[in-house]
Amino acid sequence: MGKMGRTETRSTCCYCGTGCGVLIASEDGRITGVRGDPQHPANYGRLCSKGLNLAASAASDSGRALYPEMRPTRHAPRQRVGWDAALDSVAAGFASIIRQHGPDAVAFYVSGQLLTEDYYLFNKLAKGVVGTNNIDTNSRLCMSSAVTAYKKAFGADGPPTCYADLEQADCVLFAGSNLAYAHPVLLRRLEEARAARPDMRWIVIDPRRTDTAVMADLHLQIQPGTDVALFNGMLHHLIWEGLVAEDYIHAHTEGFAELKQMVRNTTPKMAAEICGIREEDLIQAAEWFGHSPASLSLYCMGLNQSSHGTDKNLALINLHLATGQIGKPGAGPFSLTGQPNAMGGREVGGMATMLAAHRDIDNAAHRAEVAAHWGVPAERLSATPGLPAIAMFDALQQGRIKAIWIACSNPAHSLPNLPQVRAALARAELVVVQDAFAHTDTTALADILLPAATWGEKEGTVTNSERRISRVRAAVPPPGEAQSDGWIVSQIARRLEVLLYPGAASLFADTEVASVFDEHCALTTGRDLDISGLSHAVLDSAGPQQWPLPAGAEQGQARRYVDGVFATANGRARFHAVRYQPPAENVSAHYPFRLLTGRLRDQWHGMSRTGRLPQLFAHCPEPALEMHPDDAARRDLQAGDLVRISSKRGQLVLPLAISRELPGGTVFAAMHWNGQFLNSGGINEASQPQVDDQSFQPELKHAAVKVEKISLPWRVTAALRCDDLPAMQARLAPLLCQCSYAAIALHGPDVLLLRAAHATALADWLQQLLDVLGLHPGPDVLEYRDDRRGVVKRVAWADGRLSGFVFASSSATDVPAADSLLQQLQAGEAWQGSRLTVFAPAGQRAVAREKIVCQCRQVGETAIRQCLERGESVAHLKNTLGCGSVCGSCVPEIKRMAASVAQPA
Ligand SMILES: Nc1nc2c(c(=O)[nH]1)N[C@H]1C(S)=C(S)[C@@H](COP(=O)(O)OP(=O)(O)OC[C@H]3O[C@@H](n4cnc5c(=O)[nH]c(N)nc54)[C@H](O)[C@@H]3O)O[C@H]1N2
Ligand SMILES: Nc1nc2c(c(=O)[nH]1)N[C@H]1C(S)=C(S)[C@@H](COP(=O)(O)OP(=O)(O)OC[C@H]3O[C@@H](n4cnc5c(=O)[nH]c(N)nc54)[C@H](O)[C@@H]3O)O[C@H]1N2
Ligand code: SF4
Ligand SMILES: [Mo]
Repeated sequence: MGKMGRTETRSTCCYCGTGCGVLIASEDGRITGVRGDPQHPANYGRLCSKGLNLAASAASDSGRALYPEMRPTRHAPRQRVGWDAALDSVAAGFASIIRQHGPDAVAFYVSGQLLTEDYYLFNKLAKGVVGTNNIDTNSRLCMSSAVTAYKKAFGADGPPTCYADLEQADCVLFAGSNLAYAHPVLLRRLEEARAARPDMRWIVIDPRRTDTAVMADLHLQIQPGTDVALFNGMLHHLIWEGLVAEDYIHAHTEGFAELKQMVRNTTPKMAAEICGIREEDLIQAAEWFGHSPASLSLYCMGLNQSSHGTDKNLALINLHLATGQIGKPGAGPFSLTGQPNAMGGREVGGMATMLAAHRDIDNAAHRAEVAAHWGVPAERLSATPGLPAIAMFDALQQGRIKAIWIACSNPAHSLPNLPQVRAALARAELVVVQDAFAHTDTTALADILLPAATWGEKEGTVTNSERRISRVRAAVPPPGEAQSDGWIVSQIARRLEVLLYPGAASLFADTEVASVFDEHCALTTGRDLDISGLSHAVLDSAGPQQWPLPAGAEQGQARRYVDGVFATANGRARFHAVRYQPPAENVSAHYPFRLLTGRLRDQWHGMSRTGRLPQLFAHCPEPALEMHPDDAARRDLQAGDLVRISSKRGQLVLPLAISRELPGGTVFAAMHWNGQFLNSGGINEASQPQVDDQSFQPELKHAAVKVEKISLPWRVTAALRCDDLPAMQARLAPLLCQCSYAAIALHGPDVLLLRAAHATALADWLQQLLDVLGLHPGPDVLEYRDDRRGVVKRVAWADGRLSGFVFASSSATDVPAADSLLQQLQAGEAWQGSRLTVFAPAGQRAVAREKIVCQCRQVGETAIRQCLERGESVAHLKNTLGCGSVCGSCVPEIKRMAASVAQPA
């Protein structure tokens, strides 16, 4: 695996479900560059800021999990062991629990970031060898409402649409999707389409005025969770204005009469009231949607992550079916997948509620088909549904599940209600974690750590949002002793087989990646997602392909249901009369705010990869809780104040940011920050585990919380220039939890920043911090100290330049003074004049820290604003400042700035 010499390898980006093709340049076993693949039909050469930085994130092995590790005894720290010892221990541990307590006492928690082949093997191990359906994935937190709704409405999972529809739509409805941040390359395609066809209408439904919303012709800034009311109100208007497609409804659907009866009472006026928007806007949206020759909706977590996520999806699908906006170019309900292989996971049935190739667990014939394909007795496949993610961790906490094997996900950060998740992992008898990076909130709780190869180092396939299967290829060998996920699963599976079924033939005899893919393809024969015509060889010669692609077909199908025949038993799509229900948790006098959560443009989930690069912090350098200015004023809160956010489940502390993007009564926090960067596990300390009762997806977006100012007068600002930022971050992370607030951020080009706050001075902690930073007294170090008041200021120079400092004190003026030093540290210029001036109060040198808008060209907000104020156009800025000229991820924001310059608030 991996190539030597200088070469370019065709592969796929490992981040979002857009599934962009990349070309990886490598030299002598190291990745040296990444560019967009001009031939890949998802991106035609474009990449966003995250994709463009893939090579940088892979540049060093620092922070990678390099060797297997195990605890010698239950509570002892893990130690490095050989692969055989680790694999034997996992197998022995699982076998012993299975023998004692049955197969449902163990569980697998996997990920939409695994490759299809790895996913297939995990599923085969759980269902075919162990005989449990307790295999669920982080896709439960992500796509399960979309899956459930597709199955209910169309009879089968999978979007009916394709990316070419982006170019052909006349009306695009973005529902709970911040495409500008989460699927930037798709937004680029849409922007180009709208430039070519300016009549195209964009409607954005989002409680926040996101960069995507700003670009829309109409932004419906609804109250969180009210989408069903909105869609029903729109449908009411369409029906009573005669904008529905009677012929289509008659020929291809069922259940319309009941739906019509139900929405009779949801007038646009009532719906608009529930949603907190103007009735005219709701009607305008319905008119555009109904009158357009082709209406496309793009939806994501704003719909799915809800206790009524399935209903939200179904209510939107109702609109498409009622207007016949499906199965034709530019039209259809397009659920965007978040992770690079959420689709692949659905195809192989790697979830607790389904079997391979869209088969069902409760269908005996389906179980028999899969068992026959694997060569195991039909009884081996359990008829008991497995536990979906939230219930799985509940069972772990209650001791019903005793061992869990987590691969390619970081549940101790990404699941809701983290206090309980940590308790569950602490209670488990055996926690196995398979990750590419050594330091995550979940690896911290592992009994056994299995080091995985990752992007650029392994072979397989992924399926993107438009059902297109692309090859992922290895460009370099994995570092240390890391092994591919498929190898690890197969090794453990073979050992488990020997322990559980001695003498039986192995189901894991041929685990070559291409053979595993063939096995998966064969299992899809005759199913709606039939890909019996595919193989690695076909993908290698013909390039990425969409499913279905049965044997004999030349090409995959771009659109599904073009003939109006659906995958239900009678071929008709089904309407569902779904009623609006509010979020599970009410806001109250005690918990008055609705907590929204979501993504930042340049970070990926738990930041194990993006959190290594200072350039990816520049757009949003530090964590924050956003609040509307009126709410803040009412509570006497100011930007930068530290606030405690609490729900019924848990609490965390964050600095406050003021934002006009939010409606009053809501607050927003990004999901990314976690225990490696913060003194808490992040926003999921407080979030909501209540699930949708059809899809079992938790309501990650709508907890009820309270926000209180807290007084933490002792403040620490520490910064250090260092070559190996991930290593320094990993060494500092364990210190964070001792403070009431603490956060680590990276600043370009090579500076690590730590901020902390506490009620009183923490002398021992401060000493540990100085030790880890290596800021020891010496000729190039100056110190000012007043131990009685907890004041310590230590500053270090190297080669005549500032190299690091710690400012700890309870004086309000020391934080700005430290910020000004931080800027000098970043600038890296030779120190002028007396070193003693570092202890002087912040002078004119202190300037507010600059936000970098364009990550590729490192262009800051001030420069852009100045040019815009001089009257330069956004297009012109690309030439003068260079911003927006590479990946384009910042263009929405620059356009928003241009609008605000043109119309001062
Ligand atoms: N930069 C970046 N991109 C990513 C990822 C990442 O981590 N970073 N992760 C990937 C993954 S796995 C996923 S799932 C996708 C997620 O992609 P998106 O779903 O587009 O992203 P989010 O920010 O989670 O949520 C989208 C929007 O839903 C809104 N919202 C909240 N509540 C409601 C509601 O009740 N109704 C409506 N209509 N909207 C609501 C939020 O305000 C937010 O702007 O992104 C993928 N792409
Ligand atoms: N509050 C809130 N919480 C959320 C969300 C939200 O919007 N709000 N969104 C939810 C959604 S949609 C999602 S998808 C989840 C995502 O949540 P997670 O699944 O926890 O996300 P990641 O941090 O991407 O975790 C992937 C892990 O796999 C590791 N890894 C990378 N490559 C490989 C590899 O090749 N092999 C192996 N074995 N490991 C590898 C990474 O280091 C990382 O630790 O978060 C969910 N949680
Ligand atoms: S849009 Fe960005 S993150 Fe998503 S696949 Fe493309 S390059 Fe990767
Ligand atoms: Mo996701």
